[in-house]
Amino acid sequence: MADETKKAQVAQPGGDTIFGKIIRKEIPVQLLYEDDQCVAFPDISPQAPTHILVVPKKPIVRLSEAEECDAALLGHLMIVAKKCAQDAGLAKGYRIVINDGPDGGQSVYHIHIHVLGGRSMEWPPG
Ligand code: DGP
Repeated sequence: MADETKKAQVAQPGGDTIFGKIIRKEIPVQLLYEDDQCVAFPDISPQAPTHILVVPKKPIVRLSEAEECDAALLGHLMIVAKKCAQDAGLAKGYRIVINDGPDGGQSVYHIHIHVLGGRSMEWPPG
C-alpha cells in the first residue's frame, strides 16, 4: 500500500500529480487555506505534530525549475506558510522545508512548502 501510494505521487515529466487533483478538488482534503494562488492542507504522512503543505496552483515542478517570474508567487507561499504556522499555534517556532529532486527527497513533483512544528527540530536534518 505504501509503495503504491509512493508510486502514485511521482509524476511523469510534464504530467499531473496528486496535488493537481487536490487543487482541482478531485481528491478531498481538509483545506486549511485557499486563495487564487495556492492551497494549504495537512500532510497525509505527518513528520511532526503539525505538518502542513502549502502548494501553488501553478504546477511548478520543483524549486530548481522556478523562474524569475515566479518570485512573487514563491514569496506569497512563504507568507501563507507563516500564516498557517500562526493559525496552527506554532508560537515557539517551526521549520519550513522545500525538497528538490531526488537528493532533496522530493516525491511529489509539484513544488510545495512543508511547514513542520509542534516539536523541537534537529539539525542537521536527515
Ligand atoms: P516531498 O517528499 O517533499 O515531495 O513531499 C510530498 C508530501 O506530500 C509527503 O510528505 C506526503 C504528502 N502527500 C502525498 N500524497 C498526499 C495526499 O494525497 N494527500 C496529502 N494530504 N498529502 C500527500
